[in-house]
Amino acid sequence: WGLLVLMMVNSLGHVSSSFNRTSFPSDFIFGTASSAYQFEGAWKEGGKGPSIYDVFTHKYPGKFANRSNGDVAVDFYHRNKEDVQLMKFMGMDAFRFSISWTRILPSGKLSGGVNKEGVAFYNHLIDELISNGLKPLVTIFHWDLPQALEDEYGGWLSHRIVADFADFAELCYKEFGDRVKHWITINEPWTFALFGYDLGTLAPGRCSAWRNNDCPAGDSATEPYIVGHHMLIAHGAAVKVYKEKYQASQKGQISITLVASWYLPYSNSNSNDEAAQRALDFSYGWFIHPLTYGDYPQSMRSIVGKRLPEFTPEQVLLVKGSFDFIGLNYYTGFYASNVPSANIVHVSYSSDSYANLTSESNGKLIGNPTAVSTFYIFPKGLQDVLIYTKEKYNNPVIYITENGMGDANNVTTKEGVKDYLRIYFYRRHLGAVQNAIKAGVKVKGFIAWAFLDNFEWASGYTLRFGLGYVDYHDNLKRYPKLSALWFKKFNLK
Ligand code: PSG
Repeated sequence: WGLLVLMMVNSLGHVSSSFNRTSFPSDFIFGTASSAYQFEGAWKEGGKGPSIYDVFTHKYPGKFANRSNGDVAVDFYHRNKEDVQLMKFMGMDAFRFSISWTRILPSGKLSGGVNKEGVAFYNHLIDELISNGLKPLVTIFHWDLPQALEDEYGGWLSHRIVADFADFAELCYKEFGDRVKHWITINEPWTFALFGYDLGTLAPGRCSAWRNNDCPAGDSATEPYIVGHHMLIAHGAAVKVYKEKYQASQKGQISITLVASWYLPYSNSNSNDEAAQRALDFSYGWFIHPLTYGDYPQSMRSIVGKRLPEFTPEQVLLVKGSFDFIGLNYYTGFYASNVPSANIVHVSYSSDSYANLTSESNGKLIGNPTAVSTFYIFPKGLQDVLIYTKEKYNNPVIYITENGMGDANNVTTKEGVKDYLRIYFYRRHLGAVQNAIKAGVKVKGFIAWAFLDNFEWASGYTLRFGLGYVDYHDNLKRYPKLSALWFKKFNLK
């Protein structure tokens, strides 16, 4: 990338001397993120077994932009060695990646055998990161469930997932925990449950028949809650194993990553204030409330009633307090307005919050639009959700495990690397984090989504979230975007 970098540095907006990494605590971690299915490719190489994403993308190509999939993705499986050099070039301290479950356990279970080649792949990656001064932040599950477990017992719909997930997590601690000091059990249970079991647009693609969304089966009113429940319990079980058998010797920290948006009332009224609070309770609160207090938010209990599973006393013990820090993903804000119950035609998780979400109120957008139709640039929401977490959820240690924006994939490489809006985005969101720290929120790290452009789920390769540009027309060649150079300057020590 030599020549192009030189050309870009000349046009680079400058990092002011008063705002750079020294504006943050000295032990604060900056990094970029990825996930296995979105980055690795090599979907059936090296002894890897099939995941629900391999099966779902091939069976329902029409649910993905341009019928694309992650078979090759950005080929991180083969290019990670050079990619680590690009992370280093950006001046980062950390890299967040996820373990493909079926790369190390092809059948999903210990009894089906451990794939040594898969373990070796992650060992090499971790060693390469560490020897280049980068800390590995490892997500154990970023949605690519073994297809074998989906077939055998319905995956996350069955309580049997808890034991298999804990076994998989323990294998990760055993193989990688001598070097991995930051674990994230599960990425965004909210997103997995909503898209996979209510809307049916992402794997495993279940939803109620009335959605007419080409789902073979499902129930949008009950299954998202069952899946969310099992994710919380499986997370708790995996944390218990870590705390009882590994933490004392390996000395790492463990957590879960939750996504939060911030919700403003659509207009000044009690009913819209309440709708905004319900929207937050039904997304972020759905998970952070039980993790902190041992049960779902009262608003969910009263509305969802019998469809919302109960925690047994043993499960409360597993879930409550089961984290050393909270991983927080933040992308956008919404206006919320109250939906009268008479307007609900079909019951589903999505309608249970009786909140209608929009990006505009009385002609005013919540922030600058981006190429993602539902994501507007709203940095104040990050500050507000951080302060809300401190106040309502006992001031936990927080790592921002994702924050970023997508550009459209409709320009040349030369134009695509000039991501001025992304620089503005990060400058403003880092300012919001700084304000939250000043207000006493214990934020310890900031991980940008994403390291490179990659497979953006249903949007395929049409959205580019990377600090690094991937040329899909020239052998997946990588280039640092201006935002990567901005971070490089920001990170200079
Ligand atoms: C994140 C935020 C929302 C919906 C979905 C996500 N939201 O605010 O409504 S998915 C999340 C995910 C990662 C994606 C990334 C960008 O963890 O894999 O690529 O965000 O969409």
